Amino acid sequence: MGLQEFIRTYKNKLHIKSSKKEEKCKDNQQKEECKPNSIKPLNTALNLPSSSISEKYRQFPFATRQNAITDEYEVSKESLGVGISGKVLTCWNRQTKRKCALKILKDSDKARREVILHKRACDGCDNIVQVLDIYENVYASNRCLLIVMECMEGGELFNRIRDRQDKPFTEREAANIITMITNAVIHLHHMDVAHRDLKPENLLFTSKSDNAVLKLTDFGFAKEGNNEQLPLNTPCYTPYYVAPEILSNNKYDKACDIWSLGVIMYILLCGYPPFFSTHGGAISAGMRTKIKAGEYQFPKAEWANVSQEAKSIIQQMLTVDPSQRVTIDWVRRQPWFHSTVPETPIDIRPFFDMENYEQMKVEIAAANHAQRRADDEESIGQIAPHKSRIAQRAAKRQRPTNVEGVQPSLSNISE
Ligand code: I85
Repeated sequence: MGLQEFIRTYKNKLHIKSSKKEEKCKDNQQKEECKPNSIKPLNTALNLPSSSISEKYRQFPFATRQNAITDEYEVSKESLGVGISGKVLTCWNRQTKRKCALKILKDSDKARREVILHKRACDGCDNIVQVLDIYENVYASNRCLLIVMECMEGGELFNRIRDRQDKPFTEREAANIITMITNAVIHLHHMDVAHRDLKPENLLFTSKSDNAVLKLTDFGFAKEGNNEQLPLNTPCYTPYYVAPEILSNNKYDKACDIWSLGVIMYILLCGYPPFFSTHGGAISAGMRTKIKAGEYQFPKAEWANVSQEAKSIIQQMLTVDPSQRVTIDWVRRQPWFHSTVPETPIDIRPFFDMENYEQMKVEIAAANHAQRRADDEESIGQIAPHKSRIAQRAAKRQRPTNVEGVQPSLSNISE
């Protein structure tokens, strides 16, 4: 199916109302139940092993609370969603009555890395969800880490754009949104941290109001780098098949965030993704080929009125070779972020098509997954290979598939 047909398909499906999705969410919320009265302080965990935590993470670099979270917060059964590492519930500070979000993680090296990086990252950045408190508790007989965050009552980025009916979405608004995401990424990259899971579901608005602030959350895949410079003579690799030794040095973790930012910017300016599957569902072979070749277009119908500046920023961010991809500092220097961006309306009708909408999420998640992959297989194997199903699957995948030891292709992605 060509682009024209793709667009025709989504235009035929405009009758699908966003409320359908909300009903589905509600159902999911009811299924996802937390029993707050089973949360216990850490001292009840004396017979629970903490030996699976490696030396590096044994001590938190900040104070954590070890009394039961229920002393200070009323924890609700209402689920705000489920991330890759744990579920998110609402809770209320008993004293201030402030509504907060609570993420519950099963204690592990990975969970500690998430907590430490999120806590460090939110300090001094208005575009990263603030961490208010961290508890070490026992929940359902497991040692758990509980992250109390400010509650982002405006919901996810794309839902907000999709749900607005009052006035048209414009290039200027898209620029404001990209600026807020860019602020978060600049802050992280300057701290030598890559987020590695930049996607619309992790970008949340503070409130439903017009001047709401967009913030980045979920540090479950975030990774600290070593600030190493790229070698000047880096050969041209295709990102999904790059040798593990190249990726394991973290050299391309930050480049992965730039790619995701490029995809998000493209979608914000036209309403559909740069690379799409010829049929719905998981990533197809055709789409894989297009991503690898950096094969996407700016079809005239939607892009004719979008500024040339915006298009060339996207082109630079969607450079296939990560060693040639622009940095976040380059992105932020572009005049588009500092000038008065035109108020050209953007046709956001593609957002109303559920299939298309889900496809966008799949695409971004798949690209992030592919670029993180080599690194994580290495570290998952080191944590608890005998316990984790993920590790067992990773170990299976690590058995050499060919002489070059190339990474598995995108078709194995199950996110
Ligand atoms: N508030 N990815 C999708 C949510 N406030 N949400 C996710 N990983 C996280 C959920 C699944 C993100 O780390 C997530 C994480 C943290 C949050 C989070 C943090 C702070 C919220 C997984 C809301 C919310 C609250 C009130 C109303 C609304 C949303 O999600 C809405 F507008 F939708 F009605």
